[in-house]
Amino acid sequence: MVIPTFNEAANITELLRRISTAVPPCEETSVLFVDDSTDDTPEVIEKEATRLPFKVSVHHRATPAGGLGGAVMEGIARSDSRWIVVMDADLQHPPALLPELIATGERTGAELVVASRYTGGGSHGGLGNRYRVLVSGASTALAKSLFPKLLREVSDPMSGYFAIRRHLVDRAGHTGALRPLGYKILLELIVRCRPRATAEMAYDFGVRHAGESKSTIREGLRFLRHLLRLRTSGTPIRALAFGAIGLSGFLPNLAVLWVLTHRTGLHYTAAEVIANQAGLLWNFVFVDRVLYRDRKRFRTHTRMLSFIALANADLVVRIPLMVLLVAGMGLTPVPATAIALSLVFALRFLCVDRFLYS
Ligand SMILES: Nc1nc2c(ncn2[C@@H]2O[C@H](COP(=O)(O)OP(=O)(O)OP(=O)(O)O)[C@@H](O)[C@H]2O)c(=O)[nH]1
Ligand SMILES: [Mg+2]
Repeated sequence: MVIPTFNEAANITELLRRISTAVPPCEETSVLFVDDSTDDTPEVIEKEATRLPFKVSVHHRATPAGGLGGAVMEGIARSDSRWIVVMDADLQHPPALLPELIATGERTGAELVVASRYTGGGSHGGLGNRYRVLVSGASTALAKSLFPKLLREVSDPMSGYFAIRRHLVDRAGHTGALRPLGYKILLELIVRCRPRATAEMAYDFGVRHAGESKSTIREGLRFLRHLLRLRTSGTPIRALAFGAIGLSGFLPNLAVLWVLTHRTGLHYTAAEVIANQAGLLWNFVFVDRVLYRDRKRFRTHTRMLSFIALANADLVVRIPLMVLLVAGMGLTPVPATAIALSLVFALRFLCVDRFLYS
């Protein structure tokens, strides 16, 4: 079991008591707490550990890299058992379900078993107020609509309670390849590891036993970023998004062109050179801040200047390429332009995608 903890001292004793009632005492069972607490949670765990018939250890992290998601990943990387169960420490996830989670996986051959609030018999009462219910429902629907195939069999992709086979995690290459942002570790695991078979078990998401919730609006925003990152992790989708951002750059380009030609009387060719830069800056902001937000490799001004240089080089390369296609290969101007545009776009995308961002 991998249990992330952040100031959960008041829950540990009861949690471990319920785990020990649920699981048969055996050598194969072990509980690893990955702790980022500023209270005495690790001390409480160590004290309780001596009383239990299975191994309980705590890994306290001096620097809480990656928050909850980072903690779970570190726990998974440190464990070597065939099944890994991830659960919260606040008893919203009933430990009584533990044996059945793994038994279900063994029985069905599933690589992942998700404890679900949203499948027949499950409930999400512990979410508390209407607002949390709405946010949880909306984020589940959003995730499912972005990954309809992968999440077809998963009714609760936001669940923090699941059992996963070790070999499935290994399929992602190494655990360092898994970089969940914020709370939604399961989503990261499903998208990156692609389980061949998944099972679900209904459960009642209870109320927090003690202590305070750490989920915040900031976590919600991180979740949206995480979704975006997962969705754009395939090159074709990134190319599509890159193209869409490029198209949206027409707006500032045309707006600036209009202002310069109508208000300053600048010649339209000079105005377009300037307006083009406005479009490029617009593109840069979206590419840099949204699409490649987590893939930055160079400093801001290096990225910006390289991006703009690449985009301007685009024009310089495209015209001779068109001439070559028309005069050299006998194409008419329209297909020649289409080919030149596509080639130069692909080249620019690859330069940005492979060199400017990692
Ligand atoms: N190691 C680690 N654990 C964390 C961190 N943030 C939260 N946790 C743990 O992750 C689990 C889930 O956090 P909760 O605050 O219960 O989040 P939640 O269940 O979405 O919110 P509530 O429904 O209000 O309880 C708990 O066991 C927390 O102690 C963190 O930054 N590091
Ligand atoms: Mg909780």
